[in-house]
Amino acid sequence: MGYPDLCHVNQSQTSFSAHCFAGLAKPMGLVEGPGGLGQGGAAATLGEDSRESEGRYEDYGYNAQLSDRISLDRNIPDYRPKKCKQLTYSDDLPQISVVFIFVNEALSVILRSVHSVVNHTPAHLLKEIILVDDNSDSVELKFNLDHYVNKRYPGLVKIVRNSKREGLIRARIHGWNAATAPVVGFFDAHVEFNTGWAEPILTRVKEDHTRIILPAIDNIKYNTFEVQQYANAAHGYNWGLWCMYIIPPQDWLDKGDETAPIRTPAMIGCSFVVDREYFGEIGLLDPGMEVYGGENIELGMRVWQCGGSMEVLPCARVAHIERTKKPYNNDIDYYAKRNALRAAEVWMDEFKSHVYMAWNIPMNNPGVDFGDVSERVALRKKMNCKNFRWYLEHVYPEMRIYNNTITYGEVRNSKASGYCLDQGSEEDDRAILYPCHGMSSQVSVFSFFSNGPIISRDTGRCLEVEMSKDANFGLRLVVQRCSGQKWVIRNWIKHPRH
Ligand SMILES: [Mn+2]
Repeated sequence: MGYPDLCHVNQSQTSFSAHCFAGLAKPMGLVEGPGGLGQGGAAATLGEDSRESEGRYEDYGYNAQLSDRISLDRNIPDYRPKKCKQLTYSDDLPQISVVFIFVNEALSVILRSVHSVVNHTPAHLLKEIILVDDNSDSVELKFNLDHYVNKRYPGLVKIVRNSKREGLIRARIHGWNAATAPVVGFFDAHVEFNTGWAEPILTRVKEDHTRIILPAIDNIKYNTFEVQQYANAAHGYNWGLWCMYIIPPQDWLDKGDETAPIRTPAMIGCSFVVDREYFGEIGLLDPGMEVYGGENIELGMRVWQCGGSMEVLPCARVAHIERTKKPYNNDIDYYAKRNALRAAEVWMDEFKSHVYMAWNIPMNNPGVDFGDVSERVALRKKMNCKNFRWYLEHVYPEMRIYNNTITYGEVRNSKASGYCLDQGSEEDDRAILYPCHGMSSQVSVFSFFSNGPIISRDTGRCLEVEMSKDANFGLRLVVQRCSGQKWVIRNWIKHPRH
């Protein structure tokens, strides 16, 4: 491939002249250098004439065709809080290995992640980039990717190829195995880095190697590649162990310092940085988990319970594409549930019942084979970790605890035993009756005694069933004078009393 000699770039150089590498990118249909579509993080669109590949859009969960036209070197807005730009850092920071894992992503999106980290990290701090290919199907991610990174960043990029699809969790562990710098960052391969992202992170890890650091996340829109700023947030989760952004803790808000680290109970998971040896000591990610989902929450519980911490750094920012579709298209709900049960069994003590409740499964005989957790339980014991109640009180006090749940399960009426209380249509959100099916909408947490009436505290009237020709199934839910109808909960779990 024509790539003239005058373009000798050594690794300590982070800027370069764009024309030098046009010979490498262009034959692959890629664009390098400054300017062009999407520059500065602006929304981009393709012309009317180029709508031929809607198919690729569906494949990747973002507009891959548009991505191909946006420079791998585009700049994005500096969304750091103003005060961050005045901070200075030691010259003596540890180096980082940056791990990107991917399966079936657009080549241009992976390479933009790579370019972006090279362009926005001081060269002396970036020891290496490790690309973990979790057994992608696409041909361009084999030869083209190898060829490109070896020519473009000789000696800087390692590629690890999984011979079978391992899932995100074990793919990251493979990346960790290949890493040699004292600090390792794990990222999805559809991200772009903000100026100055690395220095504050490496400073916090150097001060205390038991801190797991999360860059603050901004959003790259999947359809236009516009980069949008997200508000400062911590990363929490619900009892199903699904992650979500939550408001930062009150003491952080009270402090009024936007550069301060935000304590976080867990992580969304698309990017985190950790001391390499410490990560090994605390057990990496749970290799018994499959695909993805739950591992991000489990790490949060584990690091806090075992004496470390996790925090979001608003001065360190990474923009990330929220894909409309993920490439692991096997039954993600099943794996998320299975992984959640592993985390619950190992880390959550008596609160594990909340996870079973959230997934609407009985604790005895849940019908989900979550595998062997004995090694993870032994790890917890070996590290002498604190209990989950401590974690809830000190790290995640916002989490709602269901203290007075007597039981949960389906609710059936004594006059129409084949029918259960269920959720009505989304528009009016009213309770209805529906043939019992045992699925989530019918399984509820109630604080009334089973085998009794449901009585309104305000009016003393009862929720009962009435025959009605016009209603679905000939039955209607009514609130009326109590006539002695009883409701029975099929008892799925006795919640432990605290
Ligand atoms: Mn992602």
